[in-house]
Amino acid sequence: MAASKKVLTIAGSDSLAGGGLQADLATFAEAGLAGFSAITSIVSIQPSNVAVFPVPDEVFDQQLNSLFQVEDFAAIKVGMLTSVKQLDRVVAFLQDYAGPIVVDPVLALKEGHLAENKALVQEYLDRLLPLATVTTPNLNEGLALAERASALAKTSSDLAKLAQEISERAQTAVFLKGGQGFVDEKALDVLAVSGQISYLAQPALGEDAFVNGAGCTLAAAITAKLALGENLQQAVEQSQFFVHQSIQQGYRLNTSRTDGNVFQIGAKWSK
Ligand code: PXL
Repeated sequence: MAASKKVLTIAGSDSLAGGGLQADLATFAEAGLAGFSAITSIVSIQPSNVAVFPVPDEVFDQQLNSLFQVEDFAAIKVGMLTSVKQLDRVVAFLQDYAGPIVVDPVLALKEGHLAENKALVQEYLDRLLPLATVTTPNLNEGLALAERASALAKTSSDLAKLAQEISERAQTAVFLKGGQGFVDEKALDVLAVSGQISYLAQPALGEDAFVNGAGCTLAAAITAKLALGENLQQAVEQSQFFVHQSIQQGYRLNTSRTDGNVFQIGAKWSK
């Protein structure tokens, strides 16, 4: 068998394993890739709050330094960053990297508010996103990146406008996760690349779908597909399908919860 391609995620750890690097590494493994990781933060999700513990700067630096020993990453994903300092280190690490870079701007956790760090948002826009092949904000993150305070009218054209605005501002392709509840589509994502918009309608999900980790899995899947040589359009289409399959085969954490985690292993990438 040919040597596996190598991919890297720079991300937080989620002890409940829905999102974060746990989802990324599972997705990479499912795609047949060798996954590496640099941990930015340790996240602990409790019933009433989400605590984010950034790793000390020295610990983060040492991980990035150790990764310079690895040659030829086929793609790199960037997930949760907790400070401008971490973002600066990541920008320096990526400076001479020529392969695909996927940035999931984790600014609006269901529970947390990294988007309130305005300096961090500016650094994403000015320094990190211009290095990315594509960025994958959800709707709230999209509003933060567009520096818009007000909620979006949920029509497909408003979603497209928002994606386009971020794409121009940050000089990168944008895959904006619209989610459910659109006036003219049940569930919708859009891809904005150099002024071109593609609409990607999502299959609708039930209310009690197991979606924890869907966002991280989507960005990791795009990273994997770009590593394997797909173009961006194919990578996002296959990844959207893959995430839906991973939700279908998701699992509950315990019997008193109605939500649960996506499960990537064995999920299909296309029909
Ligand atoms: O899904 C966003 C996310 C990203 N990274 C980490 C997380 C989460 C959500 O909980 O824990 C580490």
